[in-house]
Amino acid sequence: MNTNLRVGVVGAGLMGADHITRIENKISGAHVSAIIEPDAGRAETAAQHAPAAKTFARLEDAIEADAVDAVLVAVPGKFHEPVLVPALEAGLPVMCEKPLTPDSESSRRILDLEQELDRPHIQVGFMRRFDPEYKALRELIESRESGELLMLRGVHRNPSVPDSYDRKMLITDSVVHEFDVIPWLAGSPVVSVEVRQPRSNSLGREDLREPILVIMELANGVLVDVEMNVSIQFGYQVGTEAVFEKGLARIGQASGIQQWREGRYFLNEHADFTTRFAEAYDVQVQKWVDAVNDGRLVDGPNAWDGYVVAVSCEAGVKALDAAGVVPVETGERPSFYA
Ligand code: ISE
Repeated sequence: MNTNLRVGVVGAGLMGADHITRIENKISGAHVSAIIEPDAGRAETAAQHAPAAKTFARLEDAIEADAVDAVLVAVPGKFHEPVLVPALEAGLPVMCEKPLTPDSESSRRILDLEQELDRPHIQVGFMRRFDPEYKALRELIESRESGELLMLRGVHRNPSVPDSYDRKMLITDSVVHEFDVIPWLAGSPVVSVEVRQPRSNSLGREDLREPILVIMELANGVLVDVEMNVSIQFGYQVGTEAVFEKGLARIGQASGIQQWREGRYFLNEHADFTTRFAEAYDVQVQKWVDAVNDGRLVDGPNAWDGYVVAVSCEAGVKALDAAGVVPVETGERPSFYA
């Protein structure tokens, strides 16, 4: 078993830099051997946290130099396919930040290429599956202790978003997580999606016209609503309430130190996803490294799951600006991804 996996991190932006320090400081059995980043200044800054890492402008160059055993992809989704292709062609295991690719057609191409290998090589970074609270909720749903699950009510609130964030990204960059985690929680796929438009936040960007209310129906009849909000200002909040036949369950509530001060009682809320999901990211990357080191290669959502989410997002984007319910049709999971 390999105990010092050489990981090449592609992209040294917010998530890439976060993963570089994670692998260097928290993960056992791996180190960052290469940083693949065309922006030399950014690569330089990231390399300060990974002393053994060489820097490259392209993944192909790192592969050519035999500098990596595995690849962690953390560039924006539209650049995933050009990185996944050489990685798969070189037979390298990959941890790919969400989304797999931005649309179902390119995701399909990745599935076709991956199926030329002996087994799945790509794990997709849907980190919520590794969050302890999501895991506990899934176990509760599976146990039926509170009876059957009837509904899931979700909130996904960001304080703000960067200028590069456009309206479609409400679905492809944000609700993309719910499209993965909801079927995983409920044990049933999404069959349709509808988007309703409440009054817009006049303090947010006009072109985003948000918040939005996303309604999903699952094959088992469970209905799901998600408030997607990217200008809530006060902090970052991702919460879910599950409604069962005999009770309720809630995850994602503010926790930690309780304070009473100046006539107020309060808990601190997260400022962004890097702290809210810090533990989930750590567990996700450790499990991936362990799986690569012992030859399983994937321990979490795979490329098929990524493809299903790409199909769901396409339906979600369609529903954004069209009235009514849009079906989600993915076809059968190939036995390769069983
Ligand atoms: C961001 O890209 C993420 O992946 C976060 O988890 C999500 O909450 C946020 O809305 C996205 O912009």
